[in-house]
Amino acid sequence: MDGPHMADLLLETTDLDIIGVLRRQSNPNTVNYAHLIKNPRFKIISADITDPVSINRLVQEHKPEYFFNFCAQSHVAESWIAPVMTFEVNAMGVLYCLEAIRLYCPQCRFYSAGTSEQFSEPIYLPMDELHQQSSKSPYGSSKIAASHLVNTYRKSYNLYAIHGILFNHESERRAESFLPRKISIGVARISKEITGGEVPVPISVGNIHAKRDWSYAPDFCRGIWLMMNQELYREDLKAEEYQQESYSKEAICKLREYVLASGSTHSVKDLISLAFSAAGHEIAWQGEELNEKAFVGNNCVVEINKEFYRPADVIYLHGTSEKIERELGWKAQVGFEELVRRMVKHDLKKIN
Ligand code: F7E
Repeated sequence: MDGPHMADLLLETTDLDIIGVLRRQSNPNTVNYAHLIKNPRFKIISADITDPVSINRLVQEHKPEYFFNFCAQSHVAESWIAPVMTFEVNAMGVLYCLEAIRLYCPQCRFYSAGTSEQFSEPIYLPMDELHQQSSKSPYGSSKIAASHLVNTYRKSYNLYAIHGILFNHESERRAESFLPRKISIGVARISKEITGGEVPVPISVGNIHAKRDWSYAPDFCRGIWLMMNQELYREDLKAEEYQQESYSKEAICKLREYVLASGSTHSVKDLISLAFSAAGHEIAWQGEELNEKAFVGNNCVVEINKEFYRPADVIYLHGTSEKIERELGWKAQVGFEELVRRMVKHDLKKIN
């Protein structure tokens, strides 16, 4: 989701050429980047984040100005099922990228995709850049490891390497395995079933009481681009020093990592109610815990299924982007209600 949104932004607002990196797949899923393929400034090449030979070759051959690492095993629930692969991709993968940049292209600016899953226990709210890191999942642990690696490499080798902390972000391109898209697709289907006079098949979900801070992914791509273009020049730094191949320690000390968040928090239950409402259905919740259900009239449209519970879930996320707003002038354009409305509208259009 984030890679194609970032490519769209850069193709629209810069004259950079974009290389999209994919690992080989027999049946590649091109849905999120099909619209880019004919653009002469965009090309796809093959590499695998878990294979340092391929990452070294990528950096050595292309000497990129910017390297955005949006590659991840990003599904939190899946990280209990495949913890080793999750760690290999999310932590070791970042290490391979950092090593390749250090060796072959030290002036390349590297972005590592950090996450609010690094803030699993709220110490204070809203969570900001100084919030204590802790994890409740192999996914969160792998991202904390990545964050330490990025910081270590930045400080040891003066690399422009940052690990932004991004709270949940979604779009019409999100995969259905994540809650908001599962809901927007489910709502569109149920809407069609109800309109067609069928008895709808309910959407099965897990923990509806978790709270998340949801934003629109293209807004966050603009924030990442600002993080990647921080003005490092200081009055006391000579221009040559600023221009030199790798960065000076003084310049790198000025680099900041930022939180991107909406500044508001909503429960999964709120999101579900809002999504149905965006499709013109008001839902009523009944029952408790595993027996809690949502109805449209007499039709059950949402039910709880233990299968979607995780061994541990981050219960409350609420971040603030006050720092990037103040220091880099970032501002979100799409709020929570509009995000849900857009996703539902998109899926209603797709299904009808
Ligand atoms: O779950 C609950 C689930 O899978 C949101 C990733 O992008 O954001 C994302 O991680 C909440 C959780 O996202 C279902 O237990 C209930 O409390 O959409 P999600 P996530 O786990 O918050 C962070 C910032 C990342 O970095 C991640 O890469 O919804 N939930 N029922 C459910 N979640 C799913 N997926 N499916 C359900 O049926």
